[in-house]
Amino acid sequence: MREPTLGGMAQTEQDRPRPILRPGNMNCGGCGMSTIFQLLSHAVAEREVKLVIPACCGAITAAAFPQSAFDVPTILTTFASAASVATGIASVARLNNEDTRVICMAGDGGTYDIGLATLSAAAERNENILYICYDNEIYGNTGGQRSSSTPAGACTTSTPDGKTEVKKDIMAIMAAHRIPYAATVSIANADDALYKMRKALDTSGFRFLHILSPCPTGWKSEPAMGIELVRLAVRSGLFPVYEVFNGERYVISIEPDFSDEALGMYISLQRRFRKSGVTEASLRPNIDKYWHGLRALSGRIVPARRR
Ligand SMILES: Cc1ncc(C[n+]2csc(CCOP(=O)(O)OP(=O)(O)O)c2C)c(N)n1
Ligand code: SF4
Repeated sequence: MREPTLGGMAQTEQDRPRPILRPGNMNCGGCGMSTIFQLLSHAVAEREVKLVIPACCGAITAAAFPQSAFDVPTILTTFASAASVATGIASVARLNNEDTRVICMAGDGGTYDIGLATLSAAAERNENILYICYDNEIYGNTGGQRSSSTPAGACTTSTPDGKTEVKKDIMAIMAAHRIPYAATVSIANADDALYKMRKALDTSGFRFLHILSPCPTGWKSEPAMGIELVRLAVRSGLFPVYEVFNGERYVISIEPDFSDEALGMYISLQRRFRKSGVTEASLRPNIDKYWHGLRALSGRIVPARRR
């Protein structure tokens, strides 16, 4: 199998993997999901994969039939059924002795809300699928409504004054299913992202990757600032980056410096937080509380190494 070189990323034209999502697709400029597909293409390299995509921006990006921007076999499903459809495809692949990985690529609406029942069922049965949630913290495809992943204070088209409820902890839910592998992924840390994508691709059973996915359209941010926003979210501790093995072994991947300056920049670079008056000080207690729990779960009282 040919693997990319140099820090995990292909460096030359010749080494560059075939893109899973081709250029000329329908995504907005600066869409985090496009970056995730780029990273995933490097991680997948020459492995055979099949994609399952529920209703979300990822379904629209393919463009209208008979065209498709996807370079791998792809099936679009209803919102609620992605994990079930992936289960069926993985089962047929196993019966046919196919060496293929079945990947669900779903937004937070399809993951945290409408597809949660089938996601939970597939995880509980430990189906042999990789489920990736690109989390842009809204229902992007239908105009930017709130989901249960939207953070408190973010203005959306259905919470114009800012959402009052806090973001659902999807990683805790997935860990509670005791699946073999779950991890959060930062697209601002390519080495770490590629390591986790490959790990998830080559682990058997149910795997879950949660990836913060900047959405300039919904976050009201500059398209070129997406990676920087994720970097700030990671640095400030707002987006913890870690792995969970079998629901019981927690490994912190990146140690933040908990910078208030980074947190302040993260907020101020997105207009979705302007109206509700979210500040570093208002976010910090919840971040501290989360990290307190995470450190207890990881058994790590000293900082993890930085990546
Ligand atoms: C049962 C059902 N309800 C509503 C819709 C309309 N719909 C299509 S995509 C979408 C939003 C998807 O949000 P998310 O999963 O977060 O992905 P994103 O659009 O942000 O990429 C909605 C509400 C639908 N297709 N099916
Ligand atoms: S609305 Fe957001 S998630 Fe959807 S394609 Fe545009 S940038 Fe990407």
